[in-house]
Amino acid sequence: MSEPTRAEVCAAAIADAFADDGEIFASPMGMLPMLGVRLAKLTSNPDLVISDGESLFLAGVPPLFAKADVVEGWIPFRKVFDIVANGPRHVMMGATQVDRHGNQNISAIGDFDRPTRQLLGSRGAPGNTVNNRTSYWVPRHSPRVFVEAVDVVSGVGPRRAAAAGPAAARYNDIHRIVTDLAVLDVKGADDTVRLLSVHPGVSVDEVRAATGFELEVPAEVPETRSPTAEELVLVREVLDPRTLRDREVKP
Ligand code: F8G
Repeated sequence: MSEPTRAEVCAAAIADAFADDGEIFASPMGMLPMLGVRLAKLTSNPDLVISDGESLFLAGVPPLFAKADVVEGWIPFRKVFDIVANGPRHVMMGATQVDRHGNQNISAIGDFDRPTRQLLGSRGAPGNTVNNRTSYWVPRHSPRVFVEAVDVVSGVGPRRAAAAGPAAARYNDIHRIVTDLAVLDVKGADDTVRLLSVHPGVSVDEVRAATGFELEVPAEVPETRSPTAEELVLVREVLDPRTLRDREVKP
């Protein structure tokens, strides 16, 4: 079997982010998050509840973008809001910008009154980050994404949540930031972004250079684990036989 690609390492790192969640609703946004969540459900966390991203809870674990084979529930957007408010959910969103305190922006670039780029709007990010465990997926780790301060706060990091009071802080839980270079969290000193591991073939200096703020780096930085042979078979032959993953993270 050939060596794992960077995309496959990312898929396993995303699966690990969901490994300890138990029976909660996993909401992956984007291709690699969807692949990682399905990999977790087939390996470390079979209790994860997954959907087709539109309106159906899935009983099986279909390949990416395949039609659902076995359906076990009805989860239109209005019901997603009930789960968001109730809590048993882990969402992995994208991030156009992430700052040193783990705030995320998917809304707009530039001055809020006159943005240079209008993106998606904040969508579910504010509600997610004060109610549910939230992780981020960044397919191109760069100083343009990892900025000192985000232009608009869509997803709220722990410090801002605490400043907004106990109702916002109580369930704020920014769990992992998985990128094409590394795995990070927001449990550094003073609630800042901290490096947890670097992917095989990536140096700590490369991650530092690709991060536009001072990153907390522990004395020893482990390598992100490589996927097991079983995981590689699941990714390559079951979940993503068309190698769509390589479109998001170049091999
Ligand atoms: C930049 C940067 C940068 C890009 N700095 N410039 C430039 C400077 C770039 C381009 C231009 C465009 C619960 C819930 C919900 C729901 C539920 C409730 C959610 C009902 C569902 C619906 C809802 C949120 C889910 C995500 C987002 C996933 C991505 C995107 C993107 C941008 C947002 C990151 N750093 N970057 N530019 N959604 N999507 O040079 O300039 O900007 O760039 O949870 O919704 O409402 O609630 O992608 O933009 O998680 O991550 O990819 O729009 O394609 O093309 O990159 O080229 O035009 O000059 P994009 P992109 P130019 S949860």
